[in-house]
Parts: sequence; C-alpha cells; structure tokens
Amino acid sequence: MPGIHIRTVALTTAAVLAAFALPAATATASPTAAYDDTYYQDAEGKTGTELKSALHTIISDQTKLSYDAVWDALKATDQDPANSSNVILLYSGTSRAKSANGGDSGDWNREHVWAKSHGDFGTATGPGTDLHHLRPEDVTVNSVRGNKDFDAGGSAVANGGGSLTDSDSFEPRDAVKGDVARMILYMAVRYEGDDSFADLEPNDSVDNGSAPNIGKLSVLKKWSDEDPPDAFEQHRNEVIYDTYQHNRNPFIDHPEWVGSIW
Ligand SMILES: [Ca+2]
Ligand SMILES: [Ca+2]
Repeated sequence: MPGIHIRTVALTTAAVLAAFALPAATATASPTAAYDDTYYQDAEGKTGTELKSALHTIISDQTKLSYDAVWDALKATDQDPANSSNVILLYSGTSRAKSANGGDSGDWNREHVWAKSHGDFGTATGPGTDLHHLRPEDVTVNSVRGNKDFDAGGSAVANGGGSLTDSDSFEPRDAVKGDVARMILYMAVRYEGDDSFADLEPNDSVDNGSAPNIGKLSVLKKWSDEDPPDAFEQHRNEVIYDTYQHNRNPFIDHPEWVGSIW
C-alpha cells in the first residue's frame, strides 16, 4: 500500500510544521509580554477610557529630550540593522548615512509624524521632541508630507518608497502604515492637555489644519491591523525605553489596545 504510506508521511510533515509554527509565534510575542506584570500592571484588566487613562499615567513618567538631542537619539533608534553607519528613512524606506542629517536636499531630518502644527507644539521640549513619533526622513519627502493628515490614496511621492499623496492627505508605504498609526495613537494617549500642551486626539477628518487633531482614525485603525509591529518597530520602542525616555508605546506592546480604546 505505497500510496497510503506516502499520504501518511505527507500528513505527518504538515503536522510537524504546524507544531513548529505555534511556538515560534508565541516566542515573538513574549518579549513585550514581559512588561505586563511590571510596567503595565496598573492597566491590567482595563478597557476603553479606563485603559486610556491608566496608560496615560504610566507613559507620562518619562525623561524628556531637547530638540538638539533628538538627532543623536534617532541615529540609535532608527539605525539600519544591516549597516550601523546608516539610518532607515521612514516613508522612503531607504538607508542613508547617519552623518547626512541636516536641512539640505539629500539630507535627512526629523519628521514629526504627528505634524507639529496640529496643536502648535513646535519643537520645545515636549510633544515636539518625543522620540515615539519622530523618525528620520528625506528632507524633500518630509516637506511633501508637510502637515497633511493621513488617508488612503493619491499619486506616488517621488523617492517616497511607494507612499502616496494628494492635496489634503498622505498615505505611507505599506510596511510602515501600522507604525504611523501606533505613533499617532501613542501621542493621543500621552498628551491629554495636562502638561501645558494641547490635548492631542485623532478624528476622522483630513482638514484639521492647526487643530490638535490628526485623521483619519478609521484608516489608522485599519493600518494598525494590516501592519502589526515588526522587529524594527519593537527594537526602537526598546531603545527609547532603555536608553532615552524610559517610557513605552503601549500599542507596539499590545496592538489590541487600539481597538479597546477606539
Ligand atoms: Ca510596520
Ligand atoms: Ca489626548
């Protein structure tokens, strides 16, 4: 009965592969679960506005950087895993020399994913220097994004790595859509109007102007689902926590909290 024998072997191989796949997935989640009984202790068991409030208290305990100190911090948080002399540019996705930081064409500069005009917080120590939403980006691409809200659609951004834009919105390349969503939602929880800066909140608009809001929330939630945290995003959360601000982005550790709060 050779036919049956071969089928049995095939099934066994599939079962072995499945058995390997499950522990691997669990292992990926374990580094952040390590913080549940310590860092996130006061958020445990909470949902909705209670969870948001508990997380606000937890992540507001942080070291704050000067805007000048952000340059060197980004060289560490966004270092190219394949080349320690370079950083990875958020929207472009390309690797560029750390030493090419500046304001000229061909340089990279400090992109505020929560555009600083939305709430007018500028670059004073506070939301404008918070590493959890600051990323290296090509000077020209950064300028194309400007202070636009996030939404799907538009035409290709030159050197934007697949990012799109139209007159009132910007769509990042697929690989960082979730990163962008989780950075925006971190800002919403961290800044609640109680430390001399505006209460930052997402909404479902693309014409927010200087209001302390960023859209579109429904699109950001979708992006967070479609692009879960990867090793690069988790690593930068770790570097910010260990070395610089000593606070964490809860949505990188627990992406399911996005749906619980919003
Ligand atoms: Ca990603
Ligand atoms: Ca807020």
